[in-house]
Amino acid sequence: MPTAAERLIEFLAAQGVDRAFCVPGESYIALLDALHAHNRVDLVTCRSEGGAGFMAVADAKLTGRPGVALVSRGPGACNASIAVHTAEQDAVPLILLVGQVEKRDLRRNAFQEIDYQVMFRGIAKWIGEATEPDQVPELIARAYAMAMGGVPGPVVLSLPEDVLAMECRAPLLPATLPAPLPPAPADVARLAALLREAERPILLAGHGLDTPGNPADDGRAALRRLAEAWQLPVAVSFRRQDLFPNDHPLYAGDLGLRNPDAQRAAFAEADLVLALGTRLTDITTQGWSWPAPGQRLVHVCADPRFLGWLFPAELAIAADARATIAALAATPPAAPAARQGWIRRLRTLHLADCEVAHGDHPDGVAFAEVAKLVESVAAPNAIVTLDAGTFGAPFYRKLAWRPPQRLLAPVSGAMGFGVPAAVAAALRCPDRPVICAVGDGGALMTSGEIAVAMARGASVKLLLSDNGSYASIRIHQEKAHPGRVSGTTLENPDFAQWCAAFRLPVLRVDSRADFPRLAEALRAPGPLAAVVRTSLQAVLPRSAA
Ligand SMILES: Cc1ncc(C[n+]2csc(CCOP(=O)(O)OP(=O)(O)O)c2C)c(N)n1
Repeated sequence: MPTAAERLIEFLAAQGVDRAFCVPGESYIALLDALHAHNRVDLVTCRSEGGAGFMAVADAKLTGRPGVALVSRGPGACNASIAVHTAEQDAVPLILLVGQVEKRDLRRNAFQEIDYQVMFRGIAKWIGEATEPDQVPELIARAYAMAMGGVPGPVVLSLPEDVLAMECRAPLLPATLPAPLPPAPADVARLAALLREAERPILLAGHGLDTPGNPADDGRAALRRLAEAWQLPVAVSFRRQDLFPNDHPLYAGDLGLRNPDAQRAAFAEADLVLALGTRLTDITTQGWSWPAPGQRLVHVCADPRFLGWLFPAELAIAADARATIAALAATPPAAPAARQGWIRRLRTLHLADCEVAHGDHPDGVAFAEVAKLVESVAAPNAIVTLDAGTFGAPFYRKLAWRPPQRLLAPVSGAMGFGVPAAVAAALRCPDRPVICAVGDGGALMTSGEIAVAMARGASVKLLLSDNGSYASIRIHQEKAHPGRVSGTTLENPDFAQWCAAFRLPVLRVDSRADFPRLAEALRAPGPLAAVVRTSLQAVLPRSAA
């Protein structure tokens, strides 16, 4: 008779889950044992639960299947919580399996016990706990369905260590994944009529079109078909630049932090916003200000709980974004001639914001120039992962992303994501170049995970921006309290030596004269750590520089 742990792993393997990330714990020793003999699930041993969780999130972004992380109770779960939050904000399916205290100790504040129902209530889509081994097949099937269904997100399954080791008599359940919900025909007809009439429409594309694991029903291809057929300018929601070719005449830019005023003013003139597969959260809506009152909105989201919050929609459709595009395909597209001028106007406004200033700075190079260099050398199938920090800003606004290139960046803004994401990407896609940009702040949070890449021969190219500062925060500080630097200065190790200790070939980039060598090193196969002496002055407000 298999143990509950073996049943659980069998279920995941049956769904095509072929990799899980862990930091081991005595609280789930039976799960580790179930994986010992398993030839279909690759267990990646990580150096922190935050790193393991971020790797699982990144893996899910690339596969479209749930990322799986295994962590120990209490401290392990606390470390992993950052990935649960990121999966929720990024709409990524994540299954966090937490070893729990023995069932007789539950709710007795035992050693390292946490009640995960309470802990994760605000950030996980669903939280379960098995108190009997026979519940495990049911609970893991439910965890899978909850992570994948509607707007994907994180689930947490608490597994008492003794329950995991017990025999499980209940059979495996097949996974239930409902077909993507199509819109009602009457709504499709109304949507087509609105699209036909609109002179100044904007298609706002979000997470619902990020469907990497399904080539036959690829959200990016569907989005492009829709935009081209109906001549709709496309804007993407926060940090989803890789949904649509940014060099396409219909690409109007992203909705991100601090969109330029002229672009915001133009977006506010749209006579129809088709928000497709997005939750319309604060940054995408420019602080809840767009779509503005009076602008026509069609909001399509797979989960009706996200419809009608702050933005009354003329047409609110609780449906899958791809299914909506497929339904529209039966209607002959049309566009008023006046729309072409609008498309050109949005395009011009976007391009006006893509320029990067070139120039020398006494304290190093402007990282925006490094980002532009990445754009010029990145292969058509490159994967770029970003940590959170001001070094990342040009990657979002100044570069042109072209699918199948991928940009793995945390919508949650979590520092520490970049390096683990790059390691996960290099493991998942060994034949694609993987480049990671990270600041000196984020680097020392989770970059220990480079050891995982090293151990497995996975190739990551690291761009480490060393500006001696938590610069994003320093910028805010200079604006709010000029000249009063508090808590934002960093005393760094010698990053070149640090990277060399991980056996990464190191290149120091101290000035613009080093750019040709950097370009060459980025183009060459194999791992790399480029330690960039980044100018802080280049990003500080003028008064502080
Ligand atoms: C886990 C986490 N802690 C804190 C923050 C707040 N925060 C956002 S950016 C930033 C500074 C990033 O510094 P660094 O990595 O050096 O990049 P830089 O901004 O200097 O380019 C901080 C502290 C965060 N987003 N995530």
